[in-house]
Amino acid sequence: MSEILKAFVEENLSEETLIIVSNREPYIHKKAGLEIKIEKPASGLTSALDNILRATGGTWVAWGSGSGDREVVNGRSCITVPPENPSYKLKRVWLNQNLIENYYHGYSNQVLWPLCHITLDRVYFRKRFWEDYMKANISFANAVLEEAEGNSIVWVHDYHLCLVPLILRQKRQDMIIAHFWHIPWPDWSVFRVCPQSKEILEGLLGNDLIGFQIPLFVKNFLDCVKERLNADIDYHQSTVTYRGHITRLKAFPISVDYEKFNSMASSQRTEAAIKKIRDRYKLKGYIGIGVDRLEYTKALIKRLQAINLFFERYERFIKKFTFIQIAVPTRMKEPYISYKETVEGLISKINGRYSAGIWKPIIYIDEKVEHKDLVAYYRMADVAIISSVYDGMNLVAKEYVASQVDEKGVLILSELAGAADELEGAMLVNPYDIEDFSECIRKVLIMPEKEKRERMGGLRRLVRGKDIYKWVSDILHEIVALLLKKNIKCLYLFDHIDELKKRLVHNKIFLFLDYDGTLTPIIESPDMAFISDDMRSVIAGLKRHIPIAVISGRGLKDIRERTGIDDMIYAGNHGNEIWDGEKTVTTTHPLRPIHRMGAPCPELPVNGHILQEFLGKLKIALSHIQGVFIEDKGITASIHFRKVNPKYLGELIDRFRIEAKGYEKYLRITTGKKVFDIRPINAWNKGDAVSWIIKNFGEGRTPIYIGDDLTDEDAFKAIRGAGTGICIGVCRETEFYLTDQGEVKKFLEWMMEQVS
Ligand code: GDG
Repeated sequence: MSEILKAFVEENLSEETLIIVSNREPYIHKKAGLEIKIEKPASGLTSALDNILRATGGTWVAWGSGSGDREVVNGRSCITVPPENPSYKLKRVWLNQNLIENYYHGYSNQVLWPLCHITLDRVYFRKRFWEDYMKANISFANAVLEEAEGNSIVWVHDYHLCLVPLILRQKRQDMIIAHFWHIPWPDWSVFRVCPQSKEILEGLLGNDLIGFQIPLFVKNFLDCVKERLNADIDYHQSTVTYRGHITRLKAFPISVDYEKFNSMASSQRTEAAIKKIRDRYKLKGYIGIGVDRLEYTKALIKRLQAINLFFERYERFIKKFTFIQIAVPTRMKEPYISYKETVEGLISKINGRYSAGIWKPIIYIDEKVEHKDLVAYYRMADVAIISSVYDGMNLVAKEYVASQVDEKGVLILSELAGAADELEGAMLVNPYDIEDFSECIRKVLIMPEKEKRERMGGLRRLVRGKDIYKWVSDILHEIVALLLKKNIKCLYLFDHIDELKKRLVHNKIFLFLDYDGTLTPIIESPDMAFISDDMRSVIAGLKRHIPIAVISGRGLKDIRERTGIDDMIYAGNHGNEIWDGEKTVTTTHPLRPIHRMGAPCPELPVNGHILQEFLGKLKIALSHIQGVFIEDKGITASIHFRKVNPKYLGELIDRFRIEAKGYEKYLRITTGKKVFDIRPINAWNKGDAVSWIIKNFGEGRTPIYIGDDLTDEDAFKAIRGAGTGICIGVCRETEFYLTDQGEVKKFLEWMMEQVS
């Protein structure tokens, strides 16, 4: 698991219990003679979620589908997993054969699946499907309620469990419930076919958050809600308010464990496996690969038709291009049995038509291939073909890219797969246009090496930067934001501006402004963060009417120069250096105790020597990580890592932690937005500075403090009850929030109108 994600989870979700709910379970116990064996599904998603739960503890609720599942659980149907290091609970939901038929094979796979994939003639609806779908969803929801605690966050997966959120919401108003929808969401002209369109939408609107793969599915969902329910929709914010409850919708494109595929594909084991495959099938010339569940939405038939046409048109590729199709049987009932027969019939026909000697155009493997073996096929293939007629994302596309360590392969990708939204560099095809499709195969095979490398290089950067951990992390960030909103009731300032107006009338104000993230956006290089001329002139204008202080973690000189307004109060170095607007600063040489303009002067148990010693060690430990910027501000220091490639963040945090061991007694280390701030343990913080400034320059005035970072929380706490805190983004410590720096400017302009 990525270290940065682990750190985030530890920091933000340590007091919450996470409950994941999915149809499939992460560990299956199967009887094998007298023994019980444990199987783990190979999917990247399951292992990413498994990793999260290993780190946080918590519960995974899923259908107990294994033949040995019942024998290993306790009285509450729970077992702790993983077996080698039990860290979280797996709670199993028992479904009888009828329920499985009707809820799973019926409503889930014969109504919702084909409907959402716009294959309407495959939608087969029976009333008993729906009745048992409801029953199964109630069983899942009850299992969640049995395990839920006061602070549980529930994360539901996919189309099997649409009703779970509403059932939970009706019982527990306070619970945070999120859902990820793995498959497409169709537009209203399609979704209206669903006999339970209202119930499905209402069920899902029990969620606080619904994640979709791409923005198009978010839009389709909103349109369906608009057409079917009497709900308030905010297209700009992507929220639906229905019966008083707000649900937020957002796209989170799912991904794969890039590092895992990349390193499996680079291994000697894989190189040996490639050689074996080549020898076994006597492969020569170009190789193509297709990896799919034997699933009609993956459109294997269209792909085979395109390959057939390709050989028909370009005979010179006979014996020079071999296509390997790995097709794992899935849901082995109708219509899948017939689909398998059709696919196999077509393959025989093509092989019959073009085979020459021992060579045949299509090699067909109809069994599961483990990921550690699959990467050999991915790495050796000159082209991977994905032809879905509709697909939520398509992970095979990203797995192929992550495994292309030699960067010589090309990805042909259906433009109707969610992955096409992101994977710039793939050759996009419309799978319905067989002629273009077959032409695309030719183009790829004759493509210059340079172009292939450029395309694949770009694709690999994309997938590396947005891997499965980034996906989990993005969703958890959104959940944490919801949690904050729920817990703290931080209000959007412009919705409650009259409230503040009343306070302005009765009170004399003292305005405090943080700099980075409040007056300027957080950008990659902290040294390039300057306030705009507009912002500067608003502050300068306002300063003629009310006292203002800018408070920052930056050094005093730096913050004064950047703000560029003279006769104003500044506190730099987290409040340890103060400029009163006329006179020079308070402090000081780091070797001496900090002295602040006549303020009581607490003796520090630590001097600059310790900080310098620590920074010296960090410089060595982090020297090889590109993009780290160590800002030594004398009394305090900041380690900025905004520019560090996400791939190296884990290593950076590990190394930082190792070096920090032993210094905790002397130095206070806080994490801000891609920065570690380091201060002597009893040095002043922004809160001390605010209190001192008010006492010395604004006795009787009411503070308003605007800030965005963790270090501003000290200031928010210091003025609590006496003034007003405004955070950029929702936070625990303030009464009000604004969304960005543009809104800060708007607010300052509003203040100007009030005070002038
Ligand atoms: C749904 C959405 C969305 C395939 N053959 C073998 C094998 N696989 C693995 C692949 C890949 C997974 O199955 C297939 O993932 P997809 O994304 O292509 O498709 P769905 O199963 O339909 O998944 C889809 C996904 O949810 C995630 O949100 O992307 O759009 O339909 O990981 O590697 N794995 C093994 N042997 C095989 O032979 N081990």
